Amino acid sequence: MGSALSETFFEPVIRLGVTGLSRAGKTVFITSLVANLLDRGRMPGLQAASSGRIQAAFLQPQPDDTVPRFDFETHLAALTGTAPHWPDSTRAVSELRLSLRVQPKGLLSGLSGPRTVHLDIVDYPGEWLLDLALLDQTYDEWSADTLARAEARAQAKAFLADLAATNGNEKLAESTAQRLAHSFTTYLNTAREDGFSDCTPGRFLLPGELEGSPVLTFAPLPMGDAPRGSLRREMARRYEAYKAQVVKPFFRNHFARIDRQVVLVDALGAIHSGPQAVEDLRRAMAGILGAFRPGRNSFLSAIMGRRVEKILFAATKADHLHHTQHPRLTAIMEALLRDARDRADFAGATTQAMAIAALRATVEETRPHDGKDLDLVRGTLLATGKQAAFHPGELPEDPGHLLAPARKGAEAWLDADYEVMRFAPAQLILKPGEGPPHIRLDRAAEFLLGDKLA
Ligand SMILES: Nc1nc2c(ncn2[C@@H]2O[C@H](COP(=O)(O)OP(=O)(O)OP(=O)(O)O)[C@@H](O)[C@H]2O)c(=O)[nH]1
Ligand SMILES: [Mg+2]
Repeated sequence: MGSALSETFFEPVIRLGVTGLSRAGKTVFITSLVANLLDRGRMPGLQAASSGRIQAAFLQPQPDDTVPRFDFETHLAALTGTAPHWPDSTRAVSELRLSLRVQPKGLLSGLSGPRTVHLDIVDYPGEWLLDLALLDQTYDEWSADTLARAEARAQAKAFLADLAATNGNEKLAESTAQRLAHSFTTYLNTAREDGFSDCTPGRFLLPGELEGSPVLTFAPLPMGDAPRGSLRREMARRYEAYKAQVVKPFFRNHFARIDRQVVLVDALGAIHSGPQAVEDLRRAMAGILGAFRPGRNSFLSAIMGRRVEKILFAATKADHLHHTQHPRLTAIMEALLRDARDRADFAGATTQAMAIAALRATVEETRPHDGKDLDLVRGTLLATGKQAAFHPGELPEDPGHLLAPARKGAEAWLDADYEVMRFAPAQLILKPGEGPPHIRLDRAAEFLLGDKLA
């Protein structure tokens, strides 16, 4: 009782959710955020840090014993070692507790000594949030939706051919179920690699320990009869099992306890992939943000113990652009967010859009070109290890110039090409007290945590 009381009243806990679709930059974000909270020399935008009120920061054992620990030390060693490289892909939820000793400001400061604020960071795939939509859909509705999307995508060709050769009314043969589930999964993975965002059910991309289990061995089928013992009847049953045994427990055990949320978005990657990927990203973002208005879903509103107070919507990898283009990237994020916000009531949550780089891998450079100055970024190319300076293309000042053709179903950008280079992390020489270099990570932290550290 005593320790529970002191935790609630004197040692506030902030649960910060970090999500984004696969490869959005979650692992790099958390690693750099934690490193920059431990060594705060590059965090002038976080007031509690720049004013010196954060007296100490240290990692502690996390409160949840059954959730894997976020492997901070390994990821940091990858990014800042002598041969820096990007961390491996992570495939499940993980958690880390960072505790901060903070001197309160204002009235309380004279009266009380420093207090401890615990920051529990929870990393989970954005695909899992998209699964929320399944809870409102029957198997037939979900199938119709998923097949309509697949028909417009070249990546689904083989799966659709398999489907055409299958009769859902026939008696279930496990080998048929497995073959269909396999070709459906292959389609989802290929679509994801080619830049599409909405590739649900989320666990099909990230199966973890569920790989090969019946809850992941189903696929959409066109509407029809589902006699007892038939393939269609069993597919529908497994779909329901996926909802009850995979989707709901995630929302109950992890999502319902989050206070603050950052949604990371690889907007540049989608722009590079083309208008269809941008439109798909827009819809996926609306889906992800839909999870933050619990009113719309009765299951969710029943389990949400607290509400998410702040949501940061951040375009990652902004170090691919010269800073003169950052406001344009932010404007694109704002337009995507506005679109989702118009339809969602976030129940009082404060939202903000930003362009950030959790780990800055480039330096800026300006060179004359055709009688004009060209703004470039320079870095080490991941593929060759060679240094290169590079101009990614001009983002439009008006985000509508990207979002409107995307919405109208354009196949390619009319008047521009957007390149994305993959850079390796730069070799770093960090001074004592300095975390890894970043762009606006301090502003992101101020928005997400500043009020709790005041
Ligand atoms: N230049 C640059 N590249 C970044 C940055 N953050 C992430 N990246 C790139 O994006 C890739 C994915 O980053 P991760 O942090 O592993 O992304 P993730 O969301 O954890 O990915 P999964 O674990 O696969 O879901 C990295 O391998 C880098 O190539 C950044 O701040 N700057
Ligand atoms: Mg990761």
